[in-house]
Amino acid sequence: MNSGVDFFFDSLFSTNVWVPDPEAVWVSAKLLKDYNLGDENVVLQISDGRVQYPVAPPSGLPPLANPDILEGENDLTALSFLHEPAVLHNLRVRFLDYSSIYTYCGIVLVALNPYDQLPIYGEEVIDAYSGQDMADMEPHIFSVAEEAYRTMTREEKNQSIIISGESGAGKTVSAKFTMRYFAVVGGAAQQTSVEERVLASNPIMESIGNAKTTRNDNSSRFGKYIEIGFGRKGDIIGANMRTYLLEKSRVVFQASQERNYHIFYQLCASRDLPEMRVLKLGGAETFRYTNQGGEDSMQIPGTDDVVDLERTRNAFTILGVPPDQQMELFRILAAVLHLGNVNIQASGRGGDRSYIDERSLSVFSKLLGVERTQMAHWLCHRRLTVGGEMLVKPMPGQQSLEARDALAKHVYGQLFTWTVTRLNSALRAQSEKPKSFIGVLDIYGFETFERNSFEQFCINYANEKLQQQFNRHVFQLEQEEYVREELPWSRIEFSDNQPCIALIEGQLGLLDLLDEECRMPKGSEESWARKLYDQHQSNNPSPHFRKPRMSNTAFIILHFADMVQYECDGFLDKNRDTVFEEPINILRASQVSPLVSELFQQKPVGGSLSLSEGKSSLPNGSLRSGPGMRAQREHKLTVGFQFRQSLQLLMDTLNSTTPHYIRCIKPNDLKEPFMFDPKRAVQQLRACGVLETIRISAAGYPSRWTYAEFFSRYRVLLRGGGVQTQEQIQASCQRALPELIPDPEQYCFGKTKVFFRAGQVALLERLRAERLRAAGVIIQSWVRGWL
Ligand code: AOV
Ligand code: MG
Repeated sequence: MNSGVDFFFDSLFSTNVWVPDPEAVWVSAKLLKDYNLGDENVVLQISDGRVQYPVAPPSGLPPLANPDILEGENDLTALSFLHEPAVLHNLRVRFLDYSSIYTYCGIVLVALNPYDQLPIYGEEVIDAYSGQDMADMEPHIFSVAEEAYRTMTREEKNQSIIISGESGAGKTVSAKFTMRYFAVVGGAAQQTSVEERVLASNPIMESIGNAKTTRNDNSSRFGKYIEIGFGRKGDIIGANMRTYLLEKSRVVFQASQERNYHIFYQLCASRDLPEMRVLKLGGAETFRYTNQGGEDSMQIPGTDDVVDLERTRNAFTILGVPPDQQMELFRILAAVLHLGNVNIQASGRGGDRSYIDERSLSVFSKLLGVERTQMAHWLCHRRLTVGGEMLVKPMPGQQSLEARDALAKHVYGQLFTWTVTRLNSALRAQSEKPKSFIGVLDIYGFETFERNSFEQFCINYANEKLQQQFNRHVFQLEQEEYVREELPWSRIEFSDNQPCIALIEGQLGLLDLLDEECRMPKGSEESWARKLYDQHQSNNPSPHFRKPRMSNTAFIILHFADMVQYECDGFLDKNRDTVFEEPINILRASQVSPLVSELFQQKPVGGSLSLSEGKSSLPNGSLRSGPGMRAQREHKLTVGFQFRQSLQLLMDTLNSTTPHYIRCIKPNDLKEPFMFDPKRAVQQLRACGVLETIRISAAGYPSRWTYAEFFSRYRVLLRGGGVQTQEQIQASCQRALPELIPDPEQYCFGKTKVFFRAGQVALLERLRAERLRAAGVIIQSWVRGWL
């Protein structure tokens, strides 16, 4: 018998395929035909020798392996078979066999964290990438940076480099390499210090905004979008950064094996330096605010806090913060540590009052130049207005402790904000207005811990928004444009995370209900949780929401990256972020430190004060929402509300630029050099839609011009003088392209635009440059002859 199926298998005999495996995710196997089992069966021989009898063909045929020649391919769109096992295999081979951590997945650069120092970031490598086409070079973070830089200069349009990936995947490291690339290629001919200042902002921001978590020894606990402004000649002339929601709770609390912000440990470690003695610091183990993670985790392997403080101080100096002002900052930071050691105990009948231990408070007050007795008083009392009358009421011990911690967080938050503003003014363009900018986005990555609270909720929400921006750019807008332009196109499906975002930020979503609960005088976490279950589990069930079986004060969100359980405890306070006014008034009256009084010039209001700094974008716009504006806001501006707004603003900015995406992948959880855990890798690849991205990139047209734009740029390559009307321009383009690009598969004519596959614009640019050069030679000889 020679059925069609039989013939089909004859042709596949001995073909390599991929079969699912619980450990390796996918293993390679050979298709063998087994006549003993009847005509319609195939046998698989797995690479380790095992034999499997799989499902009936042909629908159950496992994914076919790519020919060997494509192994290690540096752009995955080139693979013949585009499926998950092929992508995973290629990334692994490149990573393990060639130590190649970068691979193009269509328009996205995938970066695997090597956890190892690689010799691929030197200045000579930057020089090699500078001025080169992306298609001609090995995939590298520098080729993406170069692409952004060239597109900016060519199209005079703002660009963004959007770096995503889970916590510890390598975003901050990647962001720093791109910034360094721009500093080198955008370095002015005459030596200026702008580039140096832009780079110096990194160690400062890391020391006050990064900390050790169980996922990453140098985890960013704030989001950052830095816009690097370029002048007419393509050189860096300034920069501006915006920051997003700093995790302030870390200042007063750290989970086991975690640390507070690096700067505290840097100061404690440097306490014996003569100029640091005034800070009266002890080792980090002696402060409540730095020792909660446990002594073993206080030292980060491979780092030296003393050396790091030196680096932080140098960076401040480069940015024009003089040593005496640096010392003022350090005094405030040391004061925060001493404040944490102020013991407040319950006293009085029924513990309704607080007793304060004065020792640490004295140091705190001295460092900040404030009245100790007043401070002591206002840490244990609060002012209330009852029926229009002002009352002063003692606070119970627990409340006093909370007030102390709230004050510490507030001081740190203000200091962080102040630093960002200060750096921004040092980075502001002086001589001319930037012509365009390249923004580099480095936020906190998706994270899940044993216990997840408001901070993880906000961080994961931000990542959810970023994933949506990516989806919308890559899939939705792209495909809508193809349809609008009437290109022949079959739709590629992708998983849209809008329902999950709506659950968080939509009407009656988690944030709405949280704000509502915060406004209630008797609002509580239990009641908020109940409302969440009612709304999102019963009334209008969301596929992304679940109530855990064992708890009435927790909820589960099914995020794009993973499922996370959040504990409601603390959400209300963190969202309100109130701090009592009286202790702040005392700080504002500081006698010794102009910086301290400057930090607290404005009255505290509800809501975090360190949400989004340097609001405007370069090159135009005012610098930031001034403190005056904030003071006018009412108490109802909760942290969640402001965070939602600042994220929306970020999305608007990103959408107004040409994006370049870098996806960082964490290949193992042990921080082991060049170790590839296929389960972890595949989980991240699935979550961020890399496979779909490769598909759309392989089938789609990443570059496009309107006919008029194309005509004006490539006029030298087109024939036909006197072309003027839209129709004539279009016809001229349509006539010329087949001669310029022989393969008709590489471009496509739409209704108003002409579309190109990857690499074609580079080809056209080369042709244009050659033609211009040739024309230049002719003109030159003509001019010489005439002379
Ligand atoms: P993240 O920014 O993505 O996490 P980092 O950029 O801080 O992660 O990277 C974590 C660690 O991985 C770094 O401290 C390096 O040790 C190592 N690493 C990352 N990329 C490279 C590279 N290209 N070469 C060598 N080592 C690298 V978080 O901020 O936690 O989301 O909030
Ligand atoms: Mg980071």
